[in-house]
Amino acid sequence: MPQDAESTLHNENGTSKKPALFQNTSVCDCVYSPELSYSQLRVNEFVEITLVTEGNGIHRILNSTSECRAGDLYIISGGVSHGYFAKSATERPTVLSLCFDEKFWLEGIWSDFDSPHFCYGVFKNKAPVSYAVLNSQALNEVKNIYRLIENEVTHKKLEWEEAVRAYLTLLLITVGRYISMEDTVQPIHIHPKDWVTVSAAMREALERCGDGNMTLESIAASLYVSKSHLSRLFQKAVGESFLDYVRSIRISRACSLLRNTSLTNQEIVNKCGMKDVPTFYRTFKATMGMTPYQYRISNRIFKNRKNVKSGTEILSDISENLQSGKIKEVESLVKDALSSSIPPARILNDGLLSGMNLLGEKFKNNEVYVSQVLAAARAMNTGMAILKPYLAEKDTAYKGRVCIGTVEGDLHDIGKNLVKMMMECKGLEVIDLGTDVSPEAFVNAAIEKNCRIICCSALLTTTMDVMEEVVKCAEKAGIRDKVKIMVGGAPVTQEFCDKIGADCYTSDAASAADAAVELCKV
Ligand code: B1M
Repeated sequence: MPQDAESTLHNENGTSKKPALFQNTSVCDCVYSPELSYSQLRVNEFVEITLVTEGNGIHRILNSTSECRAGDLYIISGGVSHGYFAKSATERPTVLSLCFDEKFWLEGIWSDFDSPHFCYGVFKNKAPVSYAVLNSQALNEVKNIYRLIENEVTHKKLEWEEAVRAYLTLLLITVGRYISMEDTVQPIHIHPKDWVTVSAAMREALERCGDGNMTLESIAASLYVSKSHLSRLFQKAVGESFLDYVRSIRISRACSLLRNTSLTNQEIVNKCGMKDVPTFYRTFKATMGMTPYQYRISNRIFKNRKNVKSGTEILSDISENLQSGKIKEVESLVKDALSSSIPPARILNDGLLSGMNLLGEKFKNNEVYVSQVLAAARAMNTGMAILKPYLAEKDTAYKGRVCIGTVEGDLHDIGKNLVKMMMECKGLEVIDLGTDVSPEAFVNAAIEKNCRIICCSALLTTTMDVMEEVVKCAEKAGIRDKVKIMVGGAPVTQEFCDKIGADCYTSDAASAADAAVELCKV
């Protein structure tokens, strides 16, 4: 609702009545971007006539946007969310708006929603928005009537209300001449009263978007309509489901918080009514095409952050604490990294795995004891468990069942656990046979649990040959044509895989998971 030039009517004893007429000329300098538009849209309870008098811009009505330029005229029925924006910092429209309470200023069939003559028939076929392109002569004609109304409202001479009523009628009849059905912006045939319901639902959703318990049902109840009615109405009017709408306003709010504050992901989740951080992370990425962290970085990091570690510092702390086997510290640092919106894959690779590799070098050079490496392994597993929900893909349908283990004689299980985790994130059911798994145990598990793939991990040059035994054992058991055998681990190579007759080798856990999904399709 335009705030300036607001005309408030006063009744006889001087107390103010509901404002019934507003006039405003404004330069729209807020540059349009899809994510901020919802909160910028306004919802008038009254009919609004807006004339673009200068410049170019973007006009958004509910979910649809179109360009607007000088000479464009929009008449918008009460309750329809809309807004005018600049196209860029230099391309801005100037709009002249007039809002009026049709119940007060018009009478009879002209003020009746249900009448085809409502507002002198400017809303043809009950479309909520009417549109006309005015040539310069028509533009001047309409502007003149605006000025007459403005003059009456400003000076309020005797019987000014009668004069306004007359000019308003003249204005509506004049603009009605220029409106054609083909030009009507949104020819959606919804009863005008339903626009009010839809807009009220939008408003309430905006106000309550931080409330995680907000549902379509609760909004419908507060508007005294049924859930299914509101759901149908919303889809028809807005062009998207209520759930999608709520999701987009939450993401929009999150974007604003990421841009303008140093709040953590958890705090943003609380303020935006999201379910939890992993859901927020996935939804954000799917909607914005980037992680919250990448969004924050590319849209100005909060400038006044003091005593807050940078992403690189957090990752290097994870690596160091992992090498020292400090489980609690690793746990809290991984959480910090997630809160700082560092992508989970980066936390895994540049924090946890980087630490483990550095420790491996020290281990090789006898600079650390086995006990230290074991403690680091536990810290690694703890960190991985925290990351798991963030690495899971959205909507992972069941892809198949596999079994996995580290081969006989080998106790290294971090790589195997990582492969398992990635596979689960892709929708595979993984039966974990643990470490030191004999060829027979692999094959029996595959038969008993009906697995599509046997996955073998080995970290020692002395144990990798057990993989060949697994292949032979599967042949002996008569299941070789039914199961695929995948191999991996630091000393394993493609040549080795080919040599022993296994089906697939991959060098890392993520590609192992992708390959397993493909093999399950065969
Ligand atoms: Co040991 N260890 N370790 N160790 N250990 C290595 C492997 C070693 C390279 C260290 C070194 O000397 N530089 C060396 C092997 C040398 C060799 O054979 N060429 C070694 C040795 C010698 C030993 C002992 C013999 C030491 C001793 O007792 N003197 C002993 C053996 C015990 C046994 O298994 N019988 C031993 C013991 C241990 C600990 C128990 C202390 C501990 C393991 C704890 C645990 O796993 N729970 C340990 C550790 C931690 C390591 C290092 C430091 C780290 C291994 C690791 O977890 N890496 C390691 C040195 C190093 O690798 N830099 C070392 C991180 C992990 C994510 O990587 O498992 O390679 P990785 O997994 C990768 C890929 O290989 C792939 O995905 C992951 C990446 O995404 N991948 C697959 C793994 N499996 C896959 C399966 C697939 C596909 C991909 O398809 C099915």
